Amino acid sequence: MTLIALTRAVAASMNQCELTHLVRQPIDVARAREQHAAYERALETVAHCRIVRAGEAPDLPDSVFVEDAAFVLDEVAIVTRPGAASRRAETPGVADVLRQYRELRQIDPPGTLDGGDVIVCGRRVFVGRTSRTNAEGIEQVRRILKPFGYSVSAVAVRGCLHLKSAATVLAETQLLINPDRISPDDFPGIDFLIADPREPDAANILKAGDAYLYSSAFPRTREMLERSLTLTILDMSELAKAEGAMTCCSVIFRSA
Ligand code: CIR
Repeated sequence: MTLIALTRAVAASMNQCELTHLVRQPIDVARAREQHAAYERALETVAHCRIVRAGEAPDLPDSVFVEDAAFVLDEVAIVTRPGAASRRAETPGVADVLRQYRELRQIDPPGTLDGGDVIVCGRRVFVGRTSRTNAEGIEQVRRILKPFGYSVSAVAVRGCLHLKSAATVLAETQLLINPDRISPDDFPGIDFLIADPREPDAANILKAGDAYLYSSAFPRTREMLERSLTLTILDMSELAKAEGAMTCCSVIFRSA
């Protein structure tokens, strides 16, 4: 079994990215590229992933954030229909890669879905209802995944862009969460570690195989996590100015 990490280069146009909760600050694209290269290196050397890059898309400012364009289960890959119209042209390039590994399904209009709203815990899939993901998108995910034995639950998300700005997977039945942004009751049977309340964006961690990639921006939550986990710490500060977090820059999946 090989673990694949699908990534995509930082676009030259990244300064035109979508922003919802952040004030625009100039992004140093060269520095963002260095940070992205370090991220890919960590996925290769620490998480033992094989990096597979989607074709570069210089005119699609948010294309580095591949997580939103698709999500992949062992049985099938779902190509999304991103909620931001400016991001819809990102999906064909990602689909081109994924069709080499999985049967593809897609979200059709009027459904919208960003992969950043999808959390998979074993056979349970939680999908955030956000400004990017609508009820029709969630219903389509439910219909697509039912034959494969997955249950799909819609969960409310407050005050942030995506579900994964509020909760991410630590283990099959454990999430790192910011409880100000989601209701723990929406995740029955799941245990939680709580991000430090002084670090509202700290609930985003990337589990890849046995490795955990985590941002240097959240020292308090990091200290709490390091009591039980070994973390690989990365500086993602330029990517964060585009409202991107650690999970956003890859789609990780198993391949034979
Ligand atoms: C956007 O607003 O769509 C991008 N600037 C950031 C996307 C971050 N993706 C993610 O959290 N999954």
